[in-house]
Amino acid sequence: MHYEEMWLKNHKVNNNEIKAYATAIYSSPGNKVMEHAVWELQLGLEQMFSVKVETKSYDQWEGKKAIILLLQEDAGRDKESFTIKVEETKIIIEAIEEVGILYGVFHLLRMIACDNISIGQVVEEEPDNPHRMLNHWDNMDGSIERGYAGESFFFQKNKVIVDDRIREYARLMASITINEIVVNNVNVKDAATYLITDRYMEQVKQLAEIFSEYGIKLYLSLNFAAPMELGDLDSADPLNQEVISWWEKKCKEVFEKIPDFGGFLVKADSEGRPGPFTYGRNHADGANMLARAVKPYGGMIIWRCFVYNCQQDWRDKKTDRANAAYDTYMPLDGEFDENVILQIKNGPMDFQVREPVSPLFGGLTKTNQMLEVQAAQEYTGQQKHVCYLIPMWKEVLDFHTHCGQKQDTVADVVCGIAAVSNLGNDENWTGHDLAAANLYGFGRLCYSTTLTAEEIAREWIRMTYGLQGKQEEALLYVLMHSWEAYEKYTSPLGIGWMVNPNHHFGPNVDGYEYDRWGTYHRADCLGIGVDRTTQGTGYASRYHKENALLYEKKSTCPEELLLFFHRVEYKEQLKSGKTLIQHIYDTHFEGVEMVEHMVEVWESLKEVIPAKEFHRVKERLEFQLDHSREWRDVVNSYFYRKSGIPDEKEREIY
Ligand code: GCV
Repeated sequence: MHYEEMWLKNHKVNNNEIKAYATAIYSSPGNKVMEHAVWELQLGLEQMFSVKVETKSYDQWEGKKAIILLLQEDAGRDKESFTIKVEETKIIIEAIEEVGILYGVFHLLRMIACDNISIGQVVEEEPDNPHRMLNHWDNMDGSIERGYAGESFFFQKNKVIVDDRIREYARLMASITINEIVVNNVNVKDAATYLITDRYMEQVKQLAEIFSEYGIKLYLSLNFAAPMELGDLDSADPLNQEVISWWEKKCKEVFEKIPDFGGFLVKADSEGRPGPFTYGRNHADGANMLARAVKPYGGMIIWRCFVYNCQQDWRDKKTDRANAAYDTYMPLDGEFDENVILQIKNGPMDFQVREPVSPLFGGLTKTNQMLEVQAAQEYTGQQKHVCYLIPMWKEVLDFHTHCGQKQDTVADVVCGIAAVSNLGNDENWTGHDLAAANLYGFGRLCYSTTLTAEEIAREWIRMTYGLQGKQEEALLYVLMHSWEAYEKYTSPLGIGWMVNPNHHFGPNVDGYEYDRWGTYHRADCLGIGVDRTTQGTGYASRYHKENALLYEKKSTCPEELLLFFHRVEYKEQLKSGKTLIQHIYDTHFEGVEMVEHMVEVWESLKEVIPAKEFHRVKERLEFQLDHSREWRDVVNSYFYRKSGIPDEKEREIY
């Protein structure tokens, strides 16, 4: 099957000054990663400047203008960092390991593509996060849980696929500095449990070998009950010696077979998956048992904190899903081994369009933490709507936890970021062409958390479509306003969950209100919102004092989160001076108007975007426009009929 190059298109560039260096590449000897670095640079320069570029070894360089890739010794330096110097006689990329050179090459190509390069420039880059991870929720039968871009390119019909597309994928991921990839779904069942056995190990090893040529470690999600499902044991109790020995033996087997293996990702005691709770053990017992089994091989255990009671009774107003992860993990702070990282979703619920930042960030002070975001647009339009998520992730990263350290933002306290992948085997990889900006931005942000959402969007636009000037601005407008638009025409002020249960697409205001899998907004004829203050579920007090105080009171609570923390009557006035009900009506009309404008803006790019790509996006934007109208009408008429309060502007509400 044909697949596209995403942002690695190497559009033609008009820059004679830099073209003058594109004669030859001289490089230090190195491994496969270095070979790829040289190849990428050669390809990039040849395509951008329409020239032939020779490749030679560094000791053959005689001082003529060229590009040099040089491994140097510097014990103090991060192995994934690099320096690019644009000098009169050479452009030189230096790093201490080949992977640094590879990242440097992609960076240099980006600088050229974005016209962000000049003689005398020195760029020094080092990763803000050592763990830059993608989580695929791919199943062995080829389906993808919450996948919106076709089927899996790793698995089909219970077989592991090793083909050219995997190589292309690894190359794309390396270009955005992803260095760890979990290939299978966190819900590990049936055949997937056998990925750590001889049935699949040879193919998993081949995948891992391809990944490691691009500086990427392969991880697997595991089934906590594997000793029972694969072995002869009748328990998976993490403190049982037989279970411990079973895992030790298993990990030895896996790491000996796959030397570059990274470790395991674990979803335990969550949504029906097995875990330590069955045996009266806590999650530190479970995680540490596995961590000790992988430790001799330098392995890591990434332990997810997505634990909650998914069958909360609607009559029970004290239990709050938002509290669950915090209440489970805070008492265990400091009890996890050093090779365990807790992977925490950005918010306390589940990837809604707006949530507060999880109070576990910075709440935990003695435990390795990693942020989990969802590039797959499960609740944000399922890659049929455009929703550029980088502004949301930036807000999360920049959030001050007030944990008592001088550097106290989420970006400061985490050692990594994982994204649930939005990829599949569609020709364009992400279903919606514009969804690729989320993946691209994710990688860029992991490595450099201080980049802005706009800088990232501009890079992606240049690299993907080669647009500049007015056209770049036009597409930038679409991306930069898409999250805001989506938020406006869907659920208001942080309350979330107004989607159809199970598949999570399309409006259904009471969908989860009356579902067994209850997550409640508690709307009635007077108002809506959940009281999460000390008078209510107490969630607000899970934060450090500064944030807790802010959220506790309606007057100081950030308005976009008002209904997450407070119950508000429709007639109450917001800071804008509008009543809540009028705010709901207005934002829903505005959201649709924004999409109408986005459709027009895209139309203006017809001549400059290749026809096939143009039409693919146009079709989705038109669908989005219709669907946003449906959202507006369903939500507005719901609140009109609940409240009986008409729209001040007398617009049509059914
Ligand atoms: C992989 C949500 C999703 C599930 C997902 C789960 C998780 O509940 O709807 O599909 O399961 O999150 O993150 O584990």
